[in-house]
Amino acid sequence: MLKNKNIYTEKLERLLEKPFIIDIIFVLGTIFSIFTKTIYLQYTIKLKEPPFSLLNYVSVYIFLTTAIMVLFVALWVPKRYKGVLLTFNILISILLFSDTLYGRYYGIPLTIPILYQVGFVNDIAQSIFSLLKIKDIVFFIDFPIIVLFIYLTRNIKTKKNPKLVLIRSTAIVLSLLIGVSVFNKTTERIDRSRHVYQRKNIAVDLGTIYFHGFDIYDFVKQRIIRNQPLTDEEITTLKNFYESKGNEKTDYYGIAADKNLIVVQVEAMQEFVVDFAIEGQEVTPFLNKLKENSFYFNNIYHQVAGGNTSDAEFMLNNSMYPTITGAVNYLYPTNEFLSLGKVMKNLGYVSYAFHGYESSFWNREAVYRNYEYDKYFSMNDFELDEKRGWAISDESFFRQALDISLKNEKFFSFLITLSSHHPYDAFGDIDLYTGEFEGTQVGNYLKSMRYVDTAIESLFRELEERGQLEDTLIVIYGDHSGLYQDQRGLTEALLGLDGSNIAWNKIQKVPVWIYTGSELEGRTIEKVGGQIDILPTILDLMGIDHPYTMGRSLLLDGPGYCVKWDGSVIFDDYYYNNQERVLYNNNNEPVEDEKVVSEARSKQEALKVSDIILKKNLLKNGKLDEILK
Ligand code: GP9
Ligand code: MN
Repeated sequence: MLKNKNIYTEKLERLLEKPFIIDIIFVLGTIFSIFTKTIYLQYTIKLKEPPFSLLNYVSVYIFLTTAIMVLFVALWVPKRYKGVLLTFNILISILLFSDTLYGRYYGIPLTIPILYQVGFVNDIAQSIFSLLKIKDIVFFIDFPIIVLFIYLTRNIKTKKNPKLVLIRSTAIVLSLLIGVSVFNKTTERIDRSRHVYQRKNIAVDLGTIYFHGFDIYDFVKQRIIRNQPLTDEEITTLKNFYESKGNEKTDYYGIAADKNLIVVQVEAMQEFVVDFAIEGQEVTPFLNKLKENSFYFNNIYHQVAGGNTSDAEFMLNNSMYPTITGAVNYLYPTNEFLSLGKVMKNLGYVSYAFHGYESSFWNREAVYRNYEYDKYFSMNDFELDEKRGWAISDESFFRQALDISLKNEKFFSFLITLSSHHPYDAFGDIDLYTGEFEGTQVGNYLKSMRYVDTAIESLFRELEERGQLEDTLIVIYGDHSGLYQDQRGLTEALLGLDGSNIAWNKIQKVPVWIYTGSELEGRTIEKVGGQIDILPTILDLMGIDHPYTMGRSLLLDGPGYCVKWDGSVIFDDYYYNNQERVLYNNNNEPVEDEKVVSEARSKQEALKVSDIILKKNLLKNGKLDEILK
């Protein structure tokens, strides 16, 4: 018996002494360990829904990314690789374990921008026991076995010679090449546009290991750009812009000082719905009437770019231009900003942002922390007592947000609505007959706008009932257009447009109301502006100065203008289309006027200014002030 055992042990030892056997066991073991933990993570934080299966693309991607990562480490550390791989595995496991705790609540693995926000550790720490599950032991259960393996094989000496080292390296490099090519080829099928607005989808489609890799790559890339010094040309651009910006005050400066502030950003509300009637019925009866005692701006063009809704939020908070490539919320979530939330907080207000959808969508969780709001309330924080469209109905959303806000003496609440989100199919019960547009997206869109109108009316009613209406400055505006190219024909029919691009471009406007109290005699202000001007207008009314806003108060006298993300510039009397390089007059006819075109060109500089500030994080540590001195 004993003899037999010795024979087997000897055989095993001889096998293990063969070149690479231990290496292969160890490397494969590490890959298997991380792979298993990642698969567990995908299910436990619901990036993947049950039933459990390994037969899907994401399992393959997780395997490939894990293998590539482990082989890469092994390639660089030929000696002592066991210790290094074990340490590496422990670190990855700690990361995946933290992802689990964070993801169970926020639905997404951790990201560097989130790690930047100290506050999140507190949040997690408070609810750590409710988030922890016994099954999470999977992240650490294999370590004793690995340690034992290292211990038992410590004395087994394999032959070493330079040829073997070369073979080892070649094998790893070849495996890496194959791994990377298979990964690239097989992931071609993925629709990456889903990743632009919700980075969680990167983890859903490609697995959490890749998600982290992408996050790190993105972060490092921004850091490299940030650390390159400013060129003289950039400095001149910044100086010219701020020197010519001016600092005049309007007659309304400070009329709403000390009031509470509610800003409502309405999903997909386009300007044309205001005062529009279909089959003899007003689409937005309440908001039409609201113009009678508020400022109403009817020529404000939306300026959103790669971040759509989140860009509108960014402009409201910072009065800077969004970026063309990607969403600011994802590109610069850790930059320093002087957001409206922070400004109000510094003045003794409690600043809250509310939105009834997933907290990670558009990276809002990280961004609102970075903006220094007291809290960002998302889907998790609302009671889903009434659903409409994607999630909670605007009406219930307003009610709950108001309950929370009114607990504070002085508050600023930023309410981002959701119900009227594309494709507008949650409004079958709304009492608005749209005639020949019944059953079309355009007809449904009008119904959604009627719903929003009713919901906003309820917000006003509630404020009045609670005796708060007159003490609150209320700003309402649309985030971006609601009807896109695919609905162009029908929309043109609805509005009687002539089918030209210029006519179409001119309806890409959002309505803006500012209610300062019932005593104001309503004023409709026709001058052209952009969403970037909303913040300066609010600050103007509240009597607050802000050094960095790039827009201007819409209440200032003098001509208006708006720069779109593509460099098109709209003036009160002209529209310069930067893509066509054509200037149109207000009769939508192409005209030639060098002076206006060169004016447009100089206005485009603002886009560069914003870009430089964002790329170099210039609002941090007074860097911009230093440059402008
Ligand atoms: C989701 C909502 C929608 O949270 O803000 O964003 P959008 O698709 O309109 O950019
Ligand atoms: Mn939107």
